[in-house]
Amino acid sequence: MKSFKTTLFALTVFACAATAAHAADQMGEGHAMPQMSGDHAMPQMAQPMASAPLSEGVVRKVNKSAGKLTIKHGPLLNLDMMPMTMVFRVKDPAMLDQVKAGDNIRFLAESINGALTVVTLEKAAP
Ligand SMILES: [Cu+2]
Repeated sequence: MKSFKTTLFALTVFACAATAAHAADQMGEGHAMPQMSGDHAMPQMAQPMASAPLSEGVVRKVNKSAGKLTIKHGPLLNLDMMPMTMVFRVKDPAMLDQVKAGDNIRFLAESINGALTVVTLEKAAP
């Protein structure tokens, strides 16, 4: 029995390595050219991601008897999944009452005991 949980998501941090200006200017004799290239303006990338990045999707079908949602979803970063339409379980059956087919949603899915399960669900603005 395999149970793997990928709650980790890659947080890419770009470390800007400042390159030392290399001023090697040697041109013959008696020809010294002063070089000033020390002003490196670096764009700041200080945009922390939300701790639980929700994915976007559209509800295709609500199956209350089976406790499942069919969602056409965008990329699921935490599950490393491409956009597709697929069936999810829901963590809380009450989620099935919150949405209906055609609703735009934002959600978070996790692999629980091998079954992809919606653990967070909220309606998105249409
Ligand atoms: Cu999928």
